Amino acid sequence: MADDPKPTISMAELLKDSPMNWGKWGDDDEVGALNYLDPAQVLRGVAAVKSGKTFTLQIPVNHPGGDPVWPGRKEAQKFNVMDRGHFACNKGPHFPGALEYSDDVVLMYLQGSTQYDALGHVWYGDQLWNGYDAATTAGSMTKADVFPIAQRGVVGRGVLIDMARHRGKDVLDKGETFTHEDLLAAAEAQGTRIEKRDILIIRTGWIGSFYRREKEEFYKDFLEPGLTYSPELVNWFNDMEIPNLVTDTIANEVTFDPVHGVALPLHCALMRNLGITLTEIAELDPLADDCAADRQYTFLYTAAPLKVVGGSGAPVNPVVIK
Ligand code: UVW
Repeated sequence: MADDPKPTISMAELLKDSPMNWGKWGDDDEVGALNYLDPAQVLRGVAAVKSGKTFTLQIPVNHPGGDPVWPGRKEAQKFNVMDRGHFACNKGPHFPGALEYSDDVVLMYLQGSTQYDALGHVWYGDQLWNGYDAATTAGSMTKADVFPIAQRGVVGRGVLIDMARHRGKDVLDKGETFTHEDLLAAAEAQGTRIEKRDILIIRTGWIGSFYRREKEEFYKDFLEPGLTYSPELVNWFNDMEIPNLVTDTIANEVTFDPVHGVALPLHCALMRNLGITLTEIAELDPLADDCAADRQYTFLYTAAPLKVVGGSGAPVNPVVIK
């Protein structure tokens, strides 16, 4: 990680006047702004389908070149526990008809691949999304875990904003920031309009670059590019009723707010306070190349994270249909 930038202010102070959607969908809500994705939004997504081309957005798990993870987390470890060798040595189970099989076990962080964060994944001031007590995370989350998001699924109109391409780069620089105004400018240049209740997908080129860079260089002074906090940006997300933010970075926003030095303030302003779901580590390069080629930046977006009871997040392989 980059040296601690010594924040000049606490998260609570920074966000003291930030808008809140707590209670908006009831005292028991655990899916937040996904409530915006009503049947009309699903049909709006379906109406964006033009050619039938499909794209999957999950990065590989257990890639031979490694898996990008937040510093401090470990990459997925896959163990083969049954293969042809077991049967060759007469150590495999015997099935009538002589069926043989392979089996694997994967040990991984739930945030260790393309993933949905549970709304209660991050917090400050001892309260999670919707005001739930942070003590409900003890042992296993009992409030605002990922299960209700997984149970519901996410379907709507997606819009891709290709910030890297807009800035004429393969990948944004470490710590390079952009605002909602930049998103609007990029959308205009693409000939796209971000509409109310769109699932917002932003490409920086960062995750794709992981597979081309030396790992040490990728993680050195860890500082991802991304959206940067401002009250105006938070209000824009709220006014646009954005249900879900998807990016090809590990944490969806610039790692440290460059003005105040606070780590990941948008996790709190957007997810904890507004209930906007965050999807991280998406593979967006093939989709972006196709959008640049056919100039179609909107599509049907569908995703269903794994149904991990009490999970702080869950891996997902979103599917986009153009
Ligand atoms: C952290 O948990 C710090 O971030 P993320 O949401 O990227 O997993």
